[in-house]
Amino acid sequence: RHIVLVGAPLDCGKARKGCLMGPDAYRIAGISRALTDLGHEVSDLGNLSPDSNDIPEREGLVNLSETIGWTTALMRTAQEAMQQGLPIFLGGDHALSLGTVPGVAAHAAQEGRPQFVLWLDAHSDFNTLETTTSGNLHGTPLAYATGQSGFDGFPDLPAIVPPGQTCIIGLRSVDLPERALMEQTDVRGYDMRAIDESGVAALLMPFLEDVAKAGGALHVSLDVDFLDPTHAPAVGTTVPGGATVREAHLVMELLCDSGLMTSLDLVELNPMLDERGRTAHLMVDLAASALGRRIFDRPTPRLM
Ligand code: DIR
Ligand code: MN
Ligand code: MN
Ligand code: MN
Repeated sequence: RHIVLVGAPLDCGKARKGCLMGPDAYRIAGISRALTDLGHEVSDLGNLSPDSNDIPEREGLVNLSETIGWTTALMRTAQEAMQQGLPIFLGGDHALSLGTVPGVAAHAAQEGRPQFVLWLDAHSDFNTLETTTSGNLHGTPLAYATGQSGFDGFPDLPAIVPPGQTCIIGLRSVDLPERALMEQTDVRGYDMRAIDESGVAALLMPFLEDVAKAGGALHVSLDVDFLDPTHAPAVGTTVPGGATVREAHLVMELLCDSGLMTSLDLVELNPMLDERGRTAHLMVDLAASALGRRIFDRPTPRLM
């Protein structure tokens, strides 16, 4: 496959700085080499910058103007990158998905395919500008991309991802208002207890079957804090009790077997908090698993 790396050093989605070093940390951890070793062709578009705009800041919201500047830039770039191959968006914090998800969804709409989204995260990121109490816009992208109201000042969505076409796995920190909003939709949300009780494969496979049946495109958004902080310390919003290294790899391996993934976000890596690049390397290894790294071959599974 042709993989397109897109650096998105945005650091405006929350107060604690450091995610702007994420794209370079992934490069230094060898993401290109890991993917070319698997037989892929890799091109790197370098690092983007945000569009400028004259949107006024708003009380209670952190860096609204810059976040919207990144959103418009990423929506455009995501659509372009989808025409070239499979984009991997190297974050940057999770506010980048305000642009990548609508951008890839616009591409899918042009092709007449439904867009699905898999959200791997401790958080549901389902706040709106109205419900957020932190004001941190990295807590909002899934609400925006699924067309919830309460995003005054943000661009009109070029395509909406219906909530029923999204699946969140790894939840262990959900604010009450975002939970209330989420429960008004048919978003599939699985908490860590669901993983404990049934295993991550049993949660993921029915969703992948739906994607396959619909002939859909599948965007995967991997937040570092999906993982337990003992394995992935380099993130500002650690929550104990997260996915193990193997649970995360299994998700990626099943995604690879399915052949369904069409785009990927790697978000929230803060290299300032890392231990000798350990988290960056783990994220690179997970991307490699999603794109074909394996020990033994498996028979091609049948999804439908
Ligand atoms: C919290 C934390 N729900 C908020 N969110 C995220 O600020 O909206 N932390 N995404 O990583
Ligand atoms: Mn396409
Ligand atoms: Mn997130
Ligand atoms: Mn998170």
